[in-house]
Amino acid sequence: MKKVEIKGMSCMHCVGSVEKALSAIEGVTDVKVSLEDACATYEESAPVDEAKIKETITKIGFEVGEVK
Ligand code: 9UX
Repeated sequence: MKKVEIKGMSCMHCVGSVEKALSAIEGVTDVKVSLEDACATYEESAPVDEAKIKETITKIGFEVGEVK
């Protein structure tokens, strides 16, 4: 499981936007976004570039912390 910190989400619509955007990345599956924990978790069915994850989240207006 991969985990990425996301700053700036303040409602469930934000959560939905992040889930949708991350799920659209090839190789990313099982996306779960937590508003309370300010993070997203996902699985990789194929290797995914961390830069792509960060770029996708930034593009829709949130700030990205560490990818673990
Ligand atoms: Mo609504 Mo969530 O404009 O940040 S989508 S608060």
